[in-house]
Amino acid sequence: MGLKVYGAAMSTCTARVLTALIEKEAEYELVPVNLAVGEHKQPAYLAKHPFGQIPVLEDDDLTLFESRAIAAYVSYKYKTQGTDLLRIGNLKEAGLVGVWIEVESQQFNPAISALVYQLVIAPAFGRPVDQAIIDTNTEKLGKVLDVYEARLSSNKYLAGDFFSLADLNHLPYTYYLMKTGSASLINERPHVKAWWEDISSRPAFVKVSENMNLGG
Ligand code: GS8
Repeated sequence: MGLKVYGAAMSTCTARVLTALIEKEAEYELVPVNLAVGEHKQPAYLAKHPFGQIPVLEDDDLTLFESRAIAAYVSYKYKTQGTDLLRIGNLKEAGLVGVWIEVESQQFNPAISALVYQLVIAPAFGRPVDQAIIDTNTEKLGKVLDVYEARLSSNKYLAGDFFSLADLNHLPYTYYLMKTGSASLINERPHVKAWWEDISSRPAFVKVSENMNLGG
């Protein structure tokens, strides 16, 4: 049986998993979960994901949730094919990939996900927008991106001179941010901008982003 991803093509966390699968040249099937009708909160789905979120990966009798963990699993499972996303054979490089995977998750994601919610998701669903949250997270994300700017001035990618899962994990939220006025956070930092243009033009993400239509 092949891999099954339960999710929605427009969702950032699903897009992260799909991008990793395509980079790894893995076969998969996307099983749509209808968030609008609350399918993710029904018992059948909660049996796969106890927190009732997307995505979930099923690989035979193994069920995984948390998009970054799924992307790492896929990178290990297909270590001999596709892009080497974790630098498994090089301890030093693998250590640095681990660091920048954590930076994305702990520093970058909290700020950018709050911004994308306010700037893209809330308006798309007619929910209220909170300017104070936009301001706080613009400042937070700017500080994180100052660190990225310095890092990327001496390394082509975050973990070194190779594309890795650390870079890939940034793609979906940044894609939506770039459709807003806050794209300037990326564009006004030349090394961050060059990095973004490079990673977002990889064929795997170009394919996935064709179905990311949140906010029109
Ligand atoms: C977050 C999953 C998540 O927020 C991960 O998989 O990386 N840390 C987790 N999923 C959202 C869609 S964002 O693409 C979701 O399922 N939202 C619906 C809900 O929480 O009810």
